[in-house]
Amino acid sequence: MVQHTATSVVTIDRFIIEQERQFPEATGALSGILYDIALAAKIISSKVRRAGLVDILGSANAENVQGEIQQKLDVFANETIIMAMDHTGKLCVMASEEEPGLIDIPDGFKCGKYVLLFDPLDGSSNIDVNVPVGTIFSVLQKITRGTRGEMEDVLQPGRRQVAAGYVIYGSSTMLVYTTGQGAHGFTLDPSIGEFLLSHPNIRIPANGRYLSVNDSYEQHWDDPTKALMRRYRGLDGERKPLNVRYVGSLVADFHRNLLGGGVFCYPANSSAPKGKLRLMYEANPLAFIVKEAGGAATDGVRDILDIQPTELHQRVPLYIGSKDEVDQAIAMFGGALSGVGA
Ligand code: FDP
Repeated sequence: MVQHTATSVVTIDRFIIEQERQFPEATGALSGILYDIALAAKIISSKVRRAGLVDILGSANAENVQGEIQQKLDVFANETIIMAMDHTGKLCVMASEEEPGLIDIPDGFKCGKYVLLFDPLDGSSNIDVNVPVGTIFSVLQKITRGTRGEMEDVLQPGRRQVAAGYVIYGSSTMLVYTTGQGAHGFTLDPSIGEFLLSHPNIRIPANGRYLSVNDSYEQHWDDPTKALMRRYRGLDGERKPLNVRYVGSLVADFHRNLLGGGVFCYPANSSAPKGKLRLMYEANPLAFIVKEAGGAATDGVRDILDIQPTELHQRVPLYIGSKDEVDQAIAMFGGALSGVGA
């Protein structure tokens, strides 16, 4: 943790500018995207904080593209991010976990060279019970020639991300992001409305303390998955057991393991052969962050960051966290990681 004095306080804006200065050729567009996301995060945070006070909880009676019931706060978060981002001239297209197709930049607004993918409010089934939820985002660079962004610009492997991050609306609101120069965390000081640098250069411990998995699916797991979970729990005598912690809100589980060490697993199972989590909105951005923090992420066979997406809402099994723990998953499934660890 950073100890601040009145003059040493580093706001997220100042930090972003200082990072940008290391790249004289930078146009400022990526920094602008990060500022705008931080602003959207503050708006969503203030709404989440009031969720128990105002009559906003409960279903908006709409099903999203994943067939899940949307909560009102999901809708609010989705709209807040779109409205904060679509007119800035920095993006050429967006995609959200809550929308079936691409989100075009409205006519009359300039298009820029970046693509934004986001999960506006992850873990939404926890909203009603006051458990932390989060926003996850991923930024790619446009690769097609036209002015507007196309599906090809969106369907790029995670290794091409130029920035990624998440916001956790927990006991405090924190924003963690990377642009490929380490993973840095900022805590929102609600009294001044600023994200302040609190966790510079986060490093995930190489071996973990925590195992996060929903083992109510055990009967649907295949044998290697069952064997891996027995290993993590120390039941096969091969290692010290990990401590089980499962919030069921990805950002909360990921964040705890990032700071304390551990592995989050959402394996494939016979009723969800590709797992549940989405490659573009969840696995890729968190894989970029964990890699910058010295950890790793795999689907068991491939490095998450190497997967070539084929569809917008693609799902992927996910093992993410401390390097040693992810290596155990890879060994169990016979996969390989490339370029692991920063
Ligand atoms: P939710 O359905 O509440 O939005 O990606 C969605 C997610 O939550 C993750 O945040 C969470 O890790 C996971 O689903 C929980 O799924 P299970 O209930 O199947 O464990």
